[in-house]
Amino acid sequence: MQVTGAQAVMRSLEELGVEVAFGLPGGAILPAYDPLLDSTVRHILVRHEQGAVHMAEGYAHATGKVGVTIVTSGPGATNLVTGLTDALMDSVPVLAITGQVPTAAVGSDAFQEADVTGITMPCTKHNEMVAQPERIPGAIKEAYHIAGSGRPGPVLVDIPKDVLNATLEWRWPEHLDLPGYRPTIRGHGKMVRDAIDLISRSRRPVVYAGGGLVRAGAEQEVRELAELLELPVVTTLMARGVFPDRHELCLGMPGMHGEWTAVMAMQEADLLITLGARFDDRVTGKLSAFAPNARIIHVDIDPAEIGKNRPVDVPIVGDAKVVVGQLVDIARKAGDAAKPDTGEWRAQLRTWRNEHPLRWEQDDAGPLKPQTAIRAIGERFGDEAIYVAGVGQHQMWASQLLAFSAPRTWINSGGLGTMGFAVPAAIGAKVGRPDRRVVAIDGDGCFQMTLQELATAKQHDIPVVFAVINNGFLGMVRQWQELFYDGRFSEVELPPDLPDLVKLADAYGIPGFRASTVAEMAPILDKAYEITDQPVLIDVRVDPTEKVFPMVPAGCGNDEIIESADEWYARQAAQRQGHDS
Ligand SMILES: Cc1ncc(C[n+]2csc(CCOP(=O)(O)OP(=O)(O)O)c2C)c(N)n1
Repeated sequence: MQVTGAQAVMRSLEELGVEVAFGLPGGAILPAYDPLLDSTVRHILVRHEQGAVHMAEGYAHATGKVGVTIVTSGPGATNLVTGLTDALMDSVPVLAITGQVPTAAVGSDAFQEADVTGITMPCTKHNEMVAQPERIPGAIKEAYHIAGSGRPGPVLVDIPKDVLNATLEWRWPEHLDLPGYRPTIRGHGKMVRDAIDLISRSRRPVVYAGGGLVRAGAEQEVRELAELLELPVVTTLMARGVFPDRHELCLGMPGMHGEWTAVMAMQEADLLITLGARFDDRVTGKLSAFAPNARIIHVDIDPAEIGKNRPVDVPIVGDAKVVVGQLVDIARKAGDAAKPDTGEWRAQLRTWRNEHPLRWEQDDAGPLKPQTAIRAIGERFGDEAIYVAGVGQHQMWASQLLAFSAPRTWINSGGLGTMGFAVPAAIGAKVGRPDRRVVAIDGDGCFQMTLQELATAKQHDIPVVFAVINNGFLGMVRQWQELFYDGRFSEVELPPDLPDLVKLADAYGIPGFRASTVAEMAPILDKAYEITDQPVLIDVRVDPTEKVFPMVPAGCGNDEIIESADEWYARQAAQRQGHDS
């Protein structure tokens, strides 16, 4: 059967079971938007292509499937770059289809021409410009497979307009022809046995659980392993929820703004059982001072991660779900012999947790503290909701203070730290999981980077709760200026009424509510909770002076963690005195 290249694009997506694509048309991709009208693929029209790629990411985060975005050539494609980089850093499976100028015009600086495969080479797992119409089904099938398999990531297929307009004999390739692309799934048997041996001989082990466990769907296996061997677990920013926060073995989040006990447990550990995590600098702090006495087991599907930042004692390449399953099997067979003696260590960790809880002070009559507001949101919407965050203080408080009991209920931009992520990613998450409440907890700075997508949410009746934690500042930058630049605030003020967010909600045709005090919080949350058929915006006015603690100051080792501003200033003063005397 003869089809056009454009029809082949849509048909390929249908063959792959793609339900939805996020995009915005333009000249070069126009041919593909015509057969879209007759396709089973649902299309969500965005207001900015950055919105489309973050929506695809949010969809992928929430569902585990590949998120799809379709945009035009030149500026349409370049607007994807931030999202593609974001997806690469956080291993999010995304398929991007971009239009390109006609083949004959490529290289001529034609209208809306950009070297998209060149530009996106370093920020995609793989990309291809399709030269022949017959290649379209194979290119899309392969791209989809590469995006979702192995270490997931973004893959881009660029198709010139003449290739979309040309005809081909439709043929869906039965087999994938990807020589050299064969991710290792099963861990090496000897390494797995060595890992169990090392675990059994440890006294202060910690499971360092990373986002790879979420991508692999390994929550069951990691829980079995931890319970079987009584291993304490830290869950990184990307792994929140993969091990339940309320579990007695859970220590919470490590890292720059991690919980004191999680940070110190890693630091004092004699063994880190690293599962789908990558020794990111936000977790390790000063690398040379990180976990000095710990031996390292490192499980990762990407061999390039192993030993990249920290030498490894037992390297295991494989899918985290499969490898952790293998570890559980061997440990079961070994019985008590596999079980380390962690009693003393766990008692120590319990003491630390009691002595070092997260703290903030809320005066009921005083300004609303962001922590109080975020806790209240978490309690109102519960563990069942999916929470999506922007980047900054609100993201750290949300990660610290919401209780996660399942994976894929916490979505954020961890590796790239992309402001503007939350609004579109929350929309994508809700499209993927219409059965769940989706709450975006955003900063006023982040929100203003992609707020135009409120129109997308309204137009398509996507009922997300957008909660803006409005402190009138680029709060995280303000925090650094206060602590590390003597309170010299430079270019961080965003007047909280500009724009007036309740009026803005009105302009977008959605309900908007405001709370500025503790007493006002519960009623507006109740109102927002009742609205389930359209988006809703809440403007939460909070104390701009509040800071995120604990904190491992940049460049410091994790043992230099501070729990309050007073502690930081006291340390500075002591250092100055040391210099003076
Ligand atoms: C696109 C982008 N630009 C700049 C930054 C640097 N940055 C990190 S956090 C932050 C402040 C965020 O402010 P806001 O959204 O109001 O959140 P808050 O920290 O106040 O909670 C900035 C500017 C970034 N992460 N991303």
